[in-house]
Amino acid sequence: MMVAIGIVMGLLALYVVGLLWFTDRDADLQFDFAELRRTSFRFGKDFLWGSATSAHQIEGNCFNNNWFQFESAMDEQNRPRIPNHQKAGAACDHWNRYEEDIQLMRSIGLNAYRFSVEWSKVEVEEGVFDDRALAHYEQEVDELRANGIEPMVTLHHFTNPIWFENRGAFLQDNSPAVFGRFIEKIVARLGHKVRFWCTINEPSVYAINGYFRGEFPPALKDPKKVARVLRNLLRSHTEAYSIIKKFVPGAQVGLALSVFIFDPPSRWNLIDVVTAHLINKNFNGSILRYLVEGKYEFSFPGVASDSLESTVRDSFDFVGLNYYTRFYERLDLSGDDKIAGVIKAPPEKLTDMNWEIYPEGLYRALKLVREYTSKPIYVTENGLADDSDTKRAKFIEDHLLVLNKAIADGINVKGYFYWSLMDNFEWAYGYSKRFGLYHVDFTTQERALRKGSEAYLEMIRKGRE
Ligand code: IFM
Repeated sequence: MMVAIGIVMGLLALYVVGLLWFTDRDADLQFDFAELRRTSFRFGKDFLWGSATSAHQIEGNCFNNNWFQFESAMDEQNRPRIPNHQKAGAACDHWNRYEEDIQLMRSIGLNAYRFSVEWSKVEVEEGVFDDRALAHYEQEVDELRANGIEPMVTLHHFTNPIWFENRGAFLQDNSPAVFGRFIEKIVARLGHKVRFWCTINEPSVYAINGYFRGEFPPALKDPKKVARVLRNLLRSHTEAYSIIKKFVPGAQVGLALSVFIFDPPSRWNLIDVVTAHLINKNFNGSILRYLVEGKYEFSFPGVASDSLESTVRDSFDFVGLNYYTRFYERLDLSGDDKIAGVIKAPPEKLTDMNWEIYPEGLYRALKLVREYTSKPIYVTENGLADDSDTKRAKFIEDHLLVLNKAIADGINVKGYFYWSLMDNFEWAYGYSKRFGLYHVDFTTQERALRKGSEAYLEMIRKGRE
């Protein structure tokens, strides 16, 4: 009897220690927003107030990349990949309207713009570069500068040229060298005009959605490939970092890291707690560790593991942080993904993506980055899909109040880019999700500033006082 009691007590103690060890101390963080409103603004004169976009989502005519193929294809059940078989197509026709769009940025007081260059338009076939595309991006950069807007260029934002996709894209170990050749061309052309560079956008989202969840091309479901792709994306980042710094030593180079907060649906369930911890570690912390120490470890016991050690450490000048929401994830051995999301927030706190509006998560994400580095952080994306425009104003205000609090608490944040300048093609969701500061009528291409976006203008105004 005593032995049995001893065993039970021991197991209980282990359980409690496990909970204490794996639980994120900040999971209960809650701010008093009335108090945050009273805190004076600390953004500073040089703060970058921007918006962000990506080429495939807004430019139009991206017909030479893997997304075009994906949008045109059917899935295994002969259903279109994108609802209503939508295709990015002409998108916002930004390629032809960039001058007008830059005026839209200027008219609302932005002093920065993050956008991506479309690899498939620049390197149309392997080793064949289109000088007109390079000239186009140079003109866009000139136009931004002429309007007092600091460009931040993303080199890879989810899309690959078809020729690169066909040979395995970032599954291939020579992908960093192939990507590097494109970077050399871009930097030779734009390097003297662009100070801020994001090498890769959201490596973990690209890897998981394309190689595990099947929502992005090539629509695979193989966790081992996720690990391999992530590894090669990180190697590609380092390659890009070295090339840019060689051409332009003063450039500021980072990657855009997507930090979703992962919490357990039940804080008393050790399996939930450990699952959330592992997801956080593999998809958030490990990428930061790689940037700082050059060491990457991907490990989901029994599912997939991979590691990478680079000779290059400290391969970044800033961290680009994309923050949107928190997910509650738990282990679910019955489902295909083995991990299942649980929605706990009430409808009034959900965006059109069904993502919880959770401004405290921005603080937690910033703190996570700060655990690894004190180098500057730029919030390279933050925003919401809200077609009714009933939640946008509060979302923007609350997130910027939290950002201000983080700065007041000593976190080195130098800029904020709202996602997105205008409604655009939201990948697997097509045109149904509207994130824009500007509403876009896709038949006339008319842009109209949303009422809710005025909160951004107001925060920028106060931030500059
Ligand atoms: O639209 C995307 C963007 O391309 C990458 N970050 C998240 C956004 C909203 O889902």
